[in-house]
Amino acid sequence: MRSNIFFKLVILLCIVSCTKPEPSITPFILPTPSFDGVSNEDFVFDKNVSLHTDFELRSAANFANDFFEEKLGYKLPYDSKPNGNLLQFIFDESIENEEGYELKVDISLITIKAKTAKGAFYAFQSLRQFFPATVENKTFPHKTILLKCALIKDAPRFVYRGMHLDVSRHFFSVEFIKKYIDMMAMLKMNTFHWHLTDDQGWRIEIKQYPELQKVAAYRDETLIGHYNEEPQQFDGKKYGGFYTQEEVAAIVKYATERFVTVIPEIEMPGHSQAAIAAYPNLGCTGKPTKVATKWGVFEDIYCPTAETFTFLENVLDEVMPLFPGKYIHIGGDEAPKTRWKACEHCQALIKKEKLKDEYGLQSYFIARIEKYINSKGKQIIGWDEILEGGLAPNATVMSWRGTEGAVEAAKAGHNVILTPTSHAYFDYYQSDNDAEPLAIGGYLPLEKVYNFNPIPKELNEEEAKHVLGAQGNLWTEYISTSEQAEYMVFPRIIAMAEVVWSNPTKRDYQQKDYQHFTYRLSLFHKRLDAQNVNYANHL
Ligand code: TNX
Repeated sequence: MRSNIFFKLVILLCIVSCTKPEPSITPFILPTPSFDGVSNEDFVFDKNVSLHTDFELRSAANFANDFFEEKLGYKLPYDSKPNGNLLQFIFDESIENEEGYELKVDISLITIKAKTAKGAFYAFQSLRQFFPATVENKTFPHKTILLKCALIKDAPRFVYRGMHLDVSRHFFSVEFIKKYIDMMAMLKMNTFHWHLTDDQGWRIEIKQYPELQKVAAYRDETLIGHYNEEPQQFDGKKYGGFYTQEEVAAIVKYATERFVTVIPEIEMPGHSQAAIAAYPNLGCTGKPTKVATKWGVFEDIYCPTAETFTFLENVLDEVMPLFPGKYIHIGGDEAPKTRWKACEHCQALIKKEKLKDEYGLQSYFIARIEKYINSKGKQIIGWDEILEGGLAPNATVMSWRGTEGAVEAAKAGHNVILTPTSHAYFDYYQSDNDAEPLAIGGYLPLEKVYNFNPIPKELNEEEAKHVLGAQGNLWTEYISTSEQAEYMVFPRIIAMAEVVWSNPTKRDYQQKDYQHFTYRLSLFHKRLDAQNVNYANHL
């Protein structure tokens, strides 16, 4: 009898010690919150915690619960045990910022307060970083997890926090796009700029124009040589692909569930050789051309004819309903005027519309498209070249060639987004190590991204209000796989997330400097590992 009790005791002890939770981790949240303080106590998180949400925040609560189910293997029961531990999402209109939140972890109660589901979603993204990294790939051995008690008050610095991806130069799978969006959402970025068309490939299905799928979506070669050079090697294999409208809709839905707005970019009037290869009449010469098999800037651009405008309007009619966000990016960059100079129709149009020159004509082109897009209740964004020859009345300018474009546009009362090559081009080399994979050139180390200030010093306080935010760009001329895309994006995206989310005064004061960022990044590596992200390790 005695030995029986002893035996049971041993088993009990073993069970207790085997399931004993690991100590809670001190969360160093990335991007840095506006205020955070932790205490030494813990909240015991297990499947007995009950979940409550106010109606307004239910999508964020459901997202959290799906996360628990996926990563921990259980869902929390809604409003089950009033006296047990509780995770509650409380709608609170007194939170100032639309995307802001408060997160309080107490011994038996976690409270998330926000005035939008988006704010509550960001609170959950912070809470997620209270969990051990291994939860992310479901290898954490314990079902019970200790979370540090803490208080966080947080709100973003900018309303526009973006990442761009060029899927024309190289094509990326739907699965990868979803992963990209997941990573953005984890870092509280809220806008995905999807560069869907360019000289080397047209990547969105347009049902009225089947040749876009047949011709414009594929180029003759997989391998392409250096900028503006013919390929060194030919493999003679067609390269390309496109997203069906169904796939686009699925991606947009996926992004929306993560509070990420998707902005499609349909390039015009330049970077349009793929479309012209499919429909030669869209160009000024009418001569057949090919989807580009080298990188660079090409002279065949859309000709401003009635036929072209009809084409673009029809394309936009199919594109706009797929994207619920208010912006359509119309490109506008790098459009050589060679063909327009030599085209009778263009010269006649310049005269008829009393335009100054071909730049005036570009401005006319963009303004005409803007009017169409505005008539459908949407706004345009264009690269800073849309300033040349006069800015379309309601356009938002994305400044890439420096910050001058942003300064000029903001002073003229236009909204701007900063993506200068100097601080936001993640296709540039990130270290001077010889082992870096071939990149387009340029040099943009992590520290430089981290120290970026999106508000140009030439702007006064009033003008600076036009700065919506900033964005990291990933052009993919030299990036042909998703692994390499991740390598170029990580960890620079994390520095950019800090730039656009975190309050710089607090960041400088509390974290002191870049060194503290790299410390927090070193802890974050585990989270990236667990999510199978191929990051560059600079530490
Ligand atoms: C310039 S940025 C471009 C892209 C290239 C990129 C390479 C911009 C609006 N145009 O077409 O891919 O440089 O860094």
